[in-house]
Order: sequence, then C-alpha cells, then structure tokens
Amino acid sequence: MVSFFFNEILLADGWAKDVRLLVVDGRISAIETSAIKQDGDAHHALAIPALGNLHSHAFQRAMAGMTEVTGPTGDSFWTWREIMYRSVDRLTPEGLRNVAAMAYAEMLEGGFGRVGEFHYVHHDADGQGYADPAVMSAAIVQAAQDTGIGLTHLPVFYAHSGFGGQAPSHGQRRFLHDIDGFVRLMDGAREYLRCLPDAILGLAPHSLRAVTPEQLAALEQLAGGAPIHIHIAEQVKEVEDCVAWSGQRPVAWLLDHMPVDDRWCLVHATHMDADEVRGMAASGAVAGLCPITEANLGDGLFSAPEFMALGGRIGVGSDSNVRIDASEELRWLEYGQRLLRRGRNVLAGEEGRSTGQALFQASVIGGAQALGVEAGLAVGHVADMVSLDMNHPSLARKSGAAALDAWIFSAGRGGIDHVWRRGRAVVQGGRHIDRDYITARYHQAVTKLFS
Ligand code: NGQ
Ligand code: ZN
Repeated sequence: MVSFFFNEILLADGWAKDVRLLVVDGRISAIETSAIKQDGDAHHALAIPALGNLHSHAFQRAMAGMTEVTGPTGDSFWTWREIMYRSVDRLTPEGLRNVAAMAYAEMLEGGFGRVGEFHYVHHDADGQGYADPAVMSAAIVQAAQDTGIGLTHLPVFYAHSGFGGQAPSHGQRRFLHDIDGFVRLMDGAREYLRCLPDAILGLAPHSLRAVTPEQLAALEQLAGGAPIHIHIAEQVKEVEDCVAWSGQRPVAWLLDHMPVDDRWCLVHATHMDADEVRGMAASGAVAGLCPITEANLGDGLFSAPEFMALGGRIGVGSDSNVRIDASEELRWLEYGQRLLRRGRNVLAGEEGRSTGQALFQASVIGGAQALGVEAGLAVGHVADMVSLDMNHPSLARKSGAAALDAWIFSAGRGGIDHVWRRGRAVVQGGRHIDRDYITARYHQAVTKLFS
C-alpha cells in the first residue's frame, strides 16, 4: 500500500482539501477528506488526475520539426504525408520501441497518464509481413513497459488509398491487411498486452478513405464492446472526395451507416455542418481533438462551442507528437476559437466558470471514455495523478480552478512536478525517472532512421 497526503486535489466529484489517498495494487482504495497527514504519507501540495492522450502515432515523434521547410509544389497536409511515409522506410521493431519510449516518457512528463496508440506500421520495409505479425505491436507494448504509461492499443486496419476501395500507394505498403490478416494481428497483440497491468485493446479503421463499407462493418463486429477509433473529417479535400463518392459528408455518412455510440472516437471531426454537429453530439461518441497537430498540418478548426453546448464529448490527443504537452493541447483548443471568434473564454460554458477547468474536466471524462477506462480520481479507479509545482511563478498562491487556468494558460509543462501511474512516481521534478536512458536509446534510433 502507498499513502498520499494532498493539501488540495481534484477528485472525480470536485476539488477537496486536506486529502489522504490510499493506493493498493495501483488503484485507489480509500479517500479521506479534511484528514490529517500521517507518518509515511507522500506529501504534495496540489494534484489533478492525469489526462488521457486519446490519439498518438508514436513513430512520428522522430520527424518532429523536420517538415517545416517549403517544398517544390506548395505545402499541405498531403505533402507532409509523403514525407511522413518516407520517415518509416528504415523503421525496425527495435527503432519503434525506442522512439515510442521517448514519446511516452514525454507524455508522462507532459501530464498524460495513458495513451491511445493508433498503430499502423505493421509490416517490414518491403511491405512483407514479419514472421510474427504483431511484432510492431510488441514494440509499442515494450515502450509502454519501459516508461510505465497506460496503454490503450488501437491496431489500425488499412486497405485502400481513397474512397470506393482505391488501390493503396507504395508509401502505404507497411500498413495493409485483409480482414483475416487483421484478425491474426489482433490475436497476437492481445497476447502481448498481457504483460501490462491494465492495457486495453481496441481497434481503428484508419479512415473512410482506407476501408470499404463492408470492411468497416466487419471491424465494428470484431470490436465488440471495445473502443473504435477512426480519422473522420480532417481535410476539406477528404470531405469533397467523400461527397463525390457517396453524396454525403464523412461524419453524416458514418452516423447513417454505422451504429455510432459511446465506443467510438471520431478523430479530427474538424469539418462538420450543423446537422453533423447535432448528430455526433447525440451519438455519445467522443470527438478526438489534436489542436497542436491540427494547427501544424493546417487542418481547420473544430466547431467546439456548438458541439460542447449540445453536450458533445471531447478529448485531446498529441497525434503527430510534434509537441507533447497536455496543457498546450487545451490552450490551443481555446486559442483557435478565440482567434476565430475574436472573443475570450469561448469554451468555458457558463458565466463565472474557469475555461481551464471546463476544458480539463471535459477532456478527462472524454479521454477516459475513448480509451476504455474509468474517469478521474475516485475509490476503485487507477491512481494516475499529476502534482503541480506550486513554486512555479505562474502557480504561486493559486488554488483550485485558478491553478488549472494558470497551468494551462501560463506555466504549461514546466508547471508539472510529479506524475504517478498506478500510484508509482514515474516523473519526479518534471523529469521521467528513466529519461537519460530513454533519451540515449532514442538518439541511437534516430541515427539509424535518418543517417
Ligand atoms: C496518420 N495523421 O495516419 O498518421 C494521419 C495522416 C492520413 C493525421 N491525420 C495520414 N494527423 O490521414 O492519411
Ligand atoms: Zn492520426
């Protein structure tokens, strides 16, 4: 058993003061409020739940900052994608493990406790299956083990390059399956996940571009009650191509043809009309928002105020991992709307409410739903917690919701002190406990990838 004492903590049912929290086997076994600190309690000033990172492509961490130079034909999401495809030419299982471990250590340092790994580099450099079809999933599991992060593994089904079952491109050769091959991958991944204490296995049709309606129906059956994630409407061209193919926009098509419910996470539901916003909010699915990557790739802005006003569920993801910082995802979620609407505190909801707290609590709940786990800190839930560094200038004298605002809008990841996964400190003083080792292995991996 481990015991903690916090002067202040954000529990699932709100802020509480002078809290003793006991952890047995990674889970919270008791919470006492207005308590007295006992000998042996780990004492910290202010704690919040670790956030779920609902969308990551860990391998893309290795190319962060390498796509910011103009190319010959003008730059877009689609030219970035060509560079991204080339970045995996020399990726091995060991390289993936070491790049992913770096990204996961940074996620923990940035306030995330669990990652939804939307994993699609499955085959070798020639596009041939490895002898073990799940060896790249095993690399992701090892990276989770190396760092301690919680893993919701989302093997991706990918078969086509565009709507209507178009043949895949050369750059996509490492991603491809038929349904039978994908079932074998899922079986292999399920075995590897047993090494982790609380892993979840979901699945992910890559996008409506990459699957046929028949394949999508088969995947929905295969998922059972597990999380189903899909890239849905990130680019205007994607919306236009979907309309040309089906007469419907992507979110409208999905809502019409699939039983979309609270198992689903629609990643980058960026481009929706008002009917789609209403339909998606009513479905109970989570909108998977990745504001930093969506800005970096020039995607556009999600209809956040309209969607949230209708009770739509949201969560955030670090996606391309060009930056890894939970607070910055939330900050840019709000800042995109401020710039667009020339207003302030757009996503706070009601008068007098803290924007930071509104966004943080919505994404704790939505992130947990999308990752298939319970939300927030309560008895029986996992002890995935973050303490803020109250000596940080931005956090001085802050308490409760004001501390969340100061973290999100001012301190950023520099305001994080400790992070606990299952009650064990994996980040101390803002640094992952194995950062030096993980960084050394990361340097070896990127040398092999790019030299
Ligand atoms: C991905 N990433 O699969 O990594 C995608 C780009 C695509 C983002 N959408 C590729 N951020 O959608 O075809
Ligand atoms: Zn993605």
